[in-house]
Amino acid sequence: MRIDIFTILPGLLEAPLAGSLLGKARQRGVVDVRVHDLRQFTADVHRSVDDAPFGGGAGMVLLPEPIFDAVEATEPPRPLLLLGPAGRRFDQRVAEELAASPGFSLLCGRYEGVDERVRQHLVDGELSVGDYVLAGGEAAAWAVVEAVTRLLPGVMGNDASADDESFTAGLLEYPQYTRPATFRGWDVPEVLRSGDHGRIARWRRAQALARTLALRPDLVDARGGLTDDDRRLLAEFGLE
Ligand code: JCQ
Repeated sequence: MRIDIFTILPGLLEAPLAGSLLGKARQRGVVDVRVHDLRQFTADVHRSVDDAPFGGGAGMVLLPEPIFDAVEATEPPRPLLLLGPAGRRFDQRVAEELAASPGFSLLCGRYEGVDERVRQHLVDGELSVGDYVLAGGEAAAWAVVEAVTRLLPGVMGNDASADDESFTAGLLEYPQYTRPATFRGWDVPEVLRSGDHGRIARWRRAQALARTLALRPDLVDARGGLTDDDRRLLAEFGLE
């Protein structure tokens, strides 16, 4: 998979890349992540990447020329997606769609804005990581890159068990514990130390269901509500 990222702050993406398992996967040639510095595609002596808005007002707007030049010189994988609050909400489904593709590209916008001609004539779509405004799209780009690449075989240390994934897909995580078995008088649930793997699996699914019902009922609705099996499972552990 190839992912190209266009930004005026390449260090904000190179740093996490260097310090992550994704960076190692990149070195091994498992993923091809390329960060492009828009300033390298400026022609003027000041290396300008932005200018004041026509019509007046505060802030600076990203110039179209360096962005068009960078993208046209690179011919990055499409779709080219602009990161900004106006975009389609990025969620696990979008992450899975992108992970199933041969590649895509990200353009990091700035809160003051991006020249509208970039939106109209260069990018293929817009992605939002949430309803808040960042100073720039770089943190959002990192969220997208990390959520997508962790789904690729060979990127994370251990490939997340497909069984466990399908088992609790669309639910919040079940509670996890590690040593010690008693910490400050708080015990790890007995079931997890029972060695009964069938019961452990049912307990985990029941916990994931109960937690999702309590904290994110919208996610349960999105799965079509509780099944009879789900209700039996919750009842088995007194979680109705
Ligand atoms: C991304 N959720 C928020 C801010 C405008 C493209 O135009 C803009 C880009 C930004 C930076 O990205 C975000 C963001 N997902 O703020 C304003």
